[in-house]
Order: sequence, then C-alpha cells, then structure tokens
Amino acid sequence: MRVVYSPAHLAHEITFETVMGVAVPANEVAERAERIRAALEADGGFTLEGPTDHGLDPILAVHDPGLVRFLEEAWPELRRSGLARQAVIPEELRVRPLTDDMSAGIGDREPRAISGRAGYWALDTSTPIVAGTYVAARAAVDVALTAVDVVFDGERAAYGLCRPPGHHAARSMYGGYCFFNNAAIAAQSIVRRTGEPVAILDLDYHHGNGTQQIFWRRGDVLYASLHADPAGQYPYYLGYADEIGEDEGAGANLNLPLPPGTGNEPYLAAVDRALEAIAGFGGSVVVVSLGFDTYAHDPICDFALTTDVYHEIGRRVASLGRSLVILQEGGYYRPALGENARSWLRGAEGRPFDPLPVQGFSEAGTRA
Ligand code: Q9C
Ligand code: ZN
Repeated sequence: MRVVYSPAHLAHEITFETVMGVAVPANEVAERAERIRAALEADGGFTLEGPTDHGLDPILAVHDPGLVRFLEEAWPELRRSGLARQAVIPEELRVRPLTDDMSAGIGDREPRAISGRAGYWALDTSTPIVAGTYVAARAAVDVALTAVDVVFDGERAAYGLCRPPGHHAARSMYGGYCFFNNAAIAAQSIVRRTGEPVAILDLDYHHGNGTQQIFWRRGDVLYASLHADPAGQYPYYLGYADEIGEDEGAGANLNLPLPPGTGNEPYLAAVDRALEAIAGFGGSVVVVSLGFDTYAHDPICDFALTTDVYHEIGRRVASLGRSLVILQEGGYYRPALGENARSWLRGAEGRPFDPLPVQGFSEAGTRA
C-alpha cells in the first residue's frame, strides 16, 4: 500500500496539555506518528511518499477563513504580546449562553487580544498551539489530499499518516488536538472531483463532532461513526444516536455510541451496521477516520480492542469493494500504535498479519 507521510508534523512539538487547569504530559505527541512510520517501514510492504502542496483552497472549502487566519497568526501574536508562555491556550471560551435571548450577530466579534481570540475559535483548552502548529496542520491536510490523489491514481487504498488529527475541527472551531479537519477536506475534494456522493467512516474512539457539523445538512456526504457514549466521554455535547442530520442531510448522519469497556465482538457488530449504511449509500470512495484510541491499553480511553481485531476490521471495511482513503486520527498508547496500524492496513489489503519480532512490548504484558 502507498503511504503518505510528512516530517512537517515534527514542528507541532507538544510536551504538555492542561487537564482541569493542571499541566500534564501531552497525549498527542510526535512519537505517535513516528512509531507508525517506523512500523510501516519495517514491514516492507508499504511504500512511503511525501505530500504535494494543495494550497489553501481545499481548506477554505470546509473552514471559516477567520479560523485559518487565527491559526496562522496565533503563535507570532503570542510572541508579540510579550507573554512568556510556551503555547497558546485559551482560558475564556465563547459559550452559547452568553448571548441567550440576544439577536443573531450579538457577541460574534472576534477580539483583538490573543487569549480572547483563542477562546473565540476553540472548543476546549486541551489543544495547545505552538510555533510549528500551523505548518504541521497545513502539512496534515496535504497528506490527506495526496492520499486522495493516490486513490485517483488507481490504487484501491491509500493511507495518509495525518498528524495533527482532524475530526474534532468544525467549520469555525479547532479543538480535541485537531486544527483542520483532514477527513472532511478530503471528502469534500472527492465530491468536487467526482460529483459522486462520499461516505466517511469514523473509527476513532471519540465522536467526530467536527465532521458531523461540517456535513450536517449535506445529503451527498454520509457520516457514520462508532464512538464512546458522549454522556461519559469527550466531546460530551455531540455524538448521540438521535443526531441524524437535517434538511438534505437528514438520514446522512449515523452515530453508533458504544458503552464503556466495549470489546471486539460488540465493536465488530457495530462496524457491520455502519458498513450496511455505507453500502446503501452511493459513491465509489470511502474516507476512513482511523483512530487506535479504541485499543485496550489506551491511556485516556476505555474500549478493549486488540491488535488482531484491527486486521478483521480492515478486512471488513475493504470488503465493501470501494476505494479507501484511510486517514490517521487518534490513538495514544504509543508502544502499540505501529503494530495496530500494520494490522489494520494489512487487513484492508488482504495480507495476513504477522507481528513484527521486536517491539519492546507485548500485548499481554504491562505498559512499556
Ligand atoms: N484527559 C482525538 O482522539 N480531551 N482527540 C482529553 C484528557 C480531548 C481526542 C482529556 C480528547 C481529544 C483525535
Ligand atoms: Zn480520539
């Protein structure tokens, strides 16, 4: 399989995030993508290539130009402000009840001060912006769009090793470790190029609130997602089964929330439900938002999937007979990311899974 990877992600060098106001080691770190790259290189069955520059237009087809401008300006502005901080993290968020009972437009002005600007565009306070964030986020979009190009080149499947991830980024909002919605941008570019409908299958542990929001009223893009019940897990306010889309998009949004502790068998049953919906929807390309935070040992999530079930999931998704643009989202248990990616992608290719010999880690053992 052809794999698209860019070292530009290394510029998004995150060492900490905040949880309830306290700095803790970051989860969404560069090592994640490097682990996956190393495993795919060691496998021998994958060929890595760099992305090509697709410019801003495909991003602006999905995102508010103001969000793009903010993400580009945030770091230089923090430096200009003289604040001795390592990252842009908002404290005040522009929450909806602030303008309850007021007319549309009131409360919509973007402030000038950097902290207020961050809270204007942010979903949460756990998505730090550092010096290289904008360059890395732009490169992740190019990785996704180049994976689309590879499929239009005639490949049955392509994998884009996107970092930072994307599915929490909405039209006018960043958050959840995401800045630009790589999968939504890829799906929109496929619609544009083919005039066909496109399905997005989201297999990250978390609901892809951004992808749902972007295509909410669209009948030509199906969003189908398996994720943790939002009553207990991020992103908390979206991801319920009764969110089905509106207008043209009514019926083109499928949420399959799953309970804490979900293991291989119930997960596979939900995969089959999503694949049925996709099979009944048109189009020849499926975009997969692939997260490995469903893995049993993930430090911030509570599903119980195993490395071998990723092979079976990849096999079932490929059995749709559609072309696949597979894009990396979350997954935070670093020692297993490489093997989980190899397992899934080899399943999608119809190759058996042979564990790599030395990983300094065994699935049954304790965390390395
Ligand atoms: N204590 C993705 O998987 N909240 N994003 C983390 C940690 C944010 C996850 C709280 C989780 C976002 C792409
Ligand atoms: Zn996730």
